[in-house]
Amino acid sequence: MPDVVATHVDDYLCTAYAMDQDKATYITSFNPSATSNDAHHILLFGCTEPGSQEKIWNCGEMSFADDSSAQNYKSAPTCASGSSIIYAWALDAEKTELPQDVAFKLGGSTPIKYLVLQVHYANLDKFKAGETDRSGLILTKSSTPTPKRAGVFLLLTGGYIQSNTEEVFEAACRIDQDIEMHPFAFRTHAHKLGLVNSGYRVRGEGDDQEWTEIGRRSPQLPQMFYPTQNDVTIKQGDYVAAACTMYNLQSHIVRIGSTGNDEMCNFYMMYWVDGDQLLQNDVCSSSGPPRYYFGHDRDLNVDKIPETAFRVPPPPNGPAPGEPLLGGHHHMTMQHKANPRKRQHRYQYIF
Ligand code: IYT
Ligand code: CU
Ligand code: CU
Repeated sequence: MPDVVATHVDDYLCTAYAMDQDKATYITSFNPSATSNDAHHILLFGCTEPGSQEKIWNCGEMSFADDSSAQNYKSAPTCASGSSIIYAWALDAEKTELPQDVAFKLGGSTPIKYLVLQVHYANLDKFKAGETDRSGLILTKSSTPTPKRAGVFLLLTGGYIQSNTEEVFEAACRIDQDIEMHPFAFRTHAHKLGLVNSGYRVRGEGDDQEWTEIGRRSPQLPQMFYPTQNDVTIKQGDYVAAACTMYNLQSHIVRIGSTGNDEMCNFYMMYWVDGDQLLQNDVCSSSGPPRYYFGHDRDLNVDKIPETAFRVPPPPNGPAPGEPLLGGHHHMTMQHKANPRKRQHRYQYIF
């Protein structure tokens, strides 16, 4: 960050960095230069156009809901067009290296013309002491292509959850492109109501269908990219599916939307391919509940979804035993009670 001053706890500030448009840049590692004393999280976006022409602007999901009067910087989205996440940091995480021979390709003829750094400020201590902030990321870059290319595939839903109910937000898409993807990291994102998000490769048909977990994590834990546990390869004809289990204890309906009081159901899959050809269609979206469930798709055999899909995993991907899941509400046990009900609900959709 170019010496910014945050004025509110939970400010999201952005700055853009123009990529070389004449030749491509290859990024192989991300070295954080930040501490959790100042920054709650950092996201690095690739944008075709940045959200603003300003050097620093107020960005992020919540910023539009705030009154902008007391802000140092103008409010704008992170990207004006063509956005993708390429790195996420939180909780004093160490340097991240991509797997051997894998790099993100940016600039040149790619759609990523700008990198935008987004920092979420957790407190104002250093600003009150008269200091400015320079939190950021140091990238390892090269102009030499690596043999493997990194990309990010995003699954998300719309929809809503009624008050005092459990709901599962689901999205699934068939991979139509001739491609072989190797997922190596995943990231889950939801707001306050998310209990667990999981992602799957779905291969085969009918009784022979297999759902293989790509990643599963509570979105209440730091939302970085974490390495996948098993080696899964995704090919043309496979489906990629994601499910987000939420519980709404509030007395009002909560919809998918962009503020902190809305919800989101996101599953990010970071993958590599041999060569240069990434997935063209890198977002999979569904209308979410109550309009869409996996059961609406004839190609998905919901009996094959692993039982664990809707369960909060043990540490490191879930909270430690006894730890509250959602800001002090102890309803972890509902998970187990509610799942059979949910699955029965599913059977309505089987033809
Ligand atoms: C409505 C929703 O789910 N928004 C998500 C996913 C999203 C990511 C990107 C939507 C768009 C994007 O270009 I990249 I359009 C969302 O805003 N997720 C937040 C981000 O601020 C990226 C997150 O932390 O995952
Ligand atoms: Cu944060
Ligand atoms: Cu969000």
